[in-house]
Amino acid sequence: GQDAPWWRDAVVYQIYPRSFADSDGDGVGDLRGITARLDHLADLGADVLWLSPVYPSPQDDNGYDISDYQDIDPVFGTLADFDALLAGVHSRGMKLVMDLVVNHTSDEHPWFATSRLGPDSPMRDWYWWRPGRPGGGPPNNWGSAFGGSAWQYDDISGEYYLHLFSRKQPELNWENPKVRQAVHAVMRWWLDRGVDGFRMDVINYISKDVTLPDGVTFPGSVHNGAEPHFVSGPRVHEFLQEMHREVFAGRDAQLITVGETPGVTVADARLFTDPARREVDMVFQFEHMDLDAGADRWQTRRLDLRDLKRCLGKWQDGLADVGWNSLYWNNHDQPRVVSRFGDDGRHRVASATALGTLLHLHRGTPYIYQGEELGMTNAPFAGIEDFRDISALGNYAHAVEVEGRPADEVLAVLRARSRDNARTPMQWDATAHAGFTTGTPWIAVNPNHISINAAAARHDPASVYGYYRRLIATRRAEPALVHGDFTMLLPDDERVYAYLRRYAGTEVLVAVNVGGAPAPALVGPGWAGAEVLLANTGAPRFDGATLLLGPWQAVVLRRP
Ligand code: TEU
Repeated sequence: GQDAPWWRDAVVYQIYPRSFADSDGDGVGDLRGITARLDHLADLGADVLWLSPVYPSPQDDNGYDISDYQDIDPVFGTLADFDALLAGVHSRGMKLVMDLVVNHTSDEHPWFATSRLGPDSPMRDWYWWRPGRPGGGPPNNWGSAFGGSAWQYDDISGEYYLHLFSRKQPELNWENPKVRQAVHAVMRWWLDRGVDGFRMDVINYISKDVTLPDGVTFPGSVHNGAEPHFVSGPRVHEFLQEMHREVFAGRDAQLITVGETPGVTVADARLFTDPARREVDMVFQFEHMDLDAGADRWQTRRLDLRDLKRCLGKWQDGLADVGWNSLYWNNHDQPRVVSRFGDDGRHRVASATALGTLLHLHRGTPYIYQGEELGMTNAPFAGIEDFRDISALGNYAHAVEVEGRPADEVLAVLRARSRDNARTPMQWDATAHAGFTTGTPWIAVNPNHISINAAAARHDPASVYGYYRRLIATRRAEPALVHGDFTMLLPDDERVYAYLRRYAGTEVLVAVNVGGAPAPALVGPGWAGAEVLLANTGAPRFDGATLLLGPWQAVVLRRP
């Protein structure tokens, strides 16, 4: 515990600037809006703010398509606004992490504009250009995450370029050392400006199999089976170690580096996060986000709690001796957890706080996504015209028009799973547009802001916000919850999620009823008299060695 890196007991709060707070009435959130709301985050107990991208961008993928890495998009403000935000964050003892999107750029980045000039361009090999197949068609069968081929034909040279996301997000060619050096220079520039680290977008996609073989499609693939040819590819560890040497060496103790790594395995994650290897501090894995996926992308199923235990338990064990976990339910790409795994009706507050407890007290660094601390829910999207996300719109068009799927079935899945569920404006108060903007919001505010909002929650200890404050403070004050080992209990119980954390003679029991019916849990003798660190719906009740949990009840007990 003594020599542990600072970020082990930290809590990270993710801000999606477009949807957080709008200071100038244009309907899009901005940096000054964030600066004005920093006390909300400091009072919650957040240590680190992670900002989704605010760089100049055509906003094809809401800023994940960057056209200039060293400035701020006018829609979000200026570099001076950024410096003011950073000063406000630091003056409250918090840190700021930038989103670094360097697997791809915007097609409007000057690097790509130059690369596109033709095969003789000095920057041609900064991206992946290939001729079509003999007889016509794209170079291989790889698919874009947003629907259709991952290759875009370019008239200027008669060649195709690779884009695993939108056609406005061409893939950078990390094989080229000049690309890597340019990225390192950008990163050093932001660190010199005072930022405290990076969340690195799809950083395990940067090394491709350079022969670009066809994929063999499999259920759940979003890239038509191409994943094995670019997920955690042959040179990715070499590239990250080089980045560490070139960018972080000498100042890494103060920083936090997080790799977003879809499709990562436990074995890969150990390599990415083993401190001795000097790659990144922690990764985001996605296995628990796939547990409610159906047979293909357009089917869903109910979460089986035993699958969640197997999954999170495997990650706890896999990163127990080396490495570290990121703990999250939500981000800007996921539906709201209270609607997804909880009960956003009658048991909204209890289920939101139960799920928060279940997640945060695992071994790892917890992440809170804006609005999660209020128990914000999925949005009531009526038709496709209510969605804004390029992924929702692109995949809808592909599923309905190309694959011929019924529109209402596709819409039903989008309502449950669309990224736009996370992107409706932050609910600050009960006024028009939830206090997010005085103008017209870029995406509709959830009508339930009348009752679910920060103003109502802040002074109510029984709110989700009040509970999250206690949860964060409790975790920080108890070394066993940060540094302790982890033991899963009751692996076959379909209703109760329970585990132990142990450290230096202290033992903490976390037990959560993941459902709306009472549930008994045989936790073993000796807990009935234990100290209650947290309880979301009232004091724990025991029958001997059995804990009698009420609907969505979460309890945290400590002994001795
Ligand atoms: O997301 C990567 C990721 O998880 C996608 O592969 C996922 O399949 C997609 O979001 C589903 O629609 C990161 C960012 O978090 C996301 O917002 C960006 O759109 C994407 O990279 C491209 O930059």
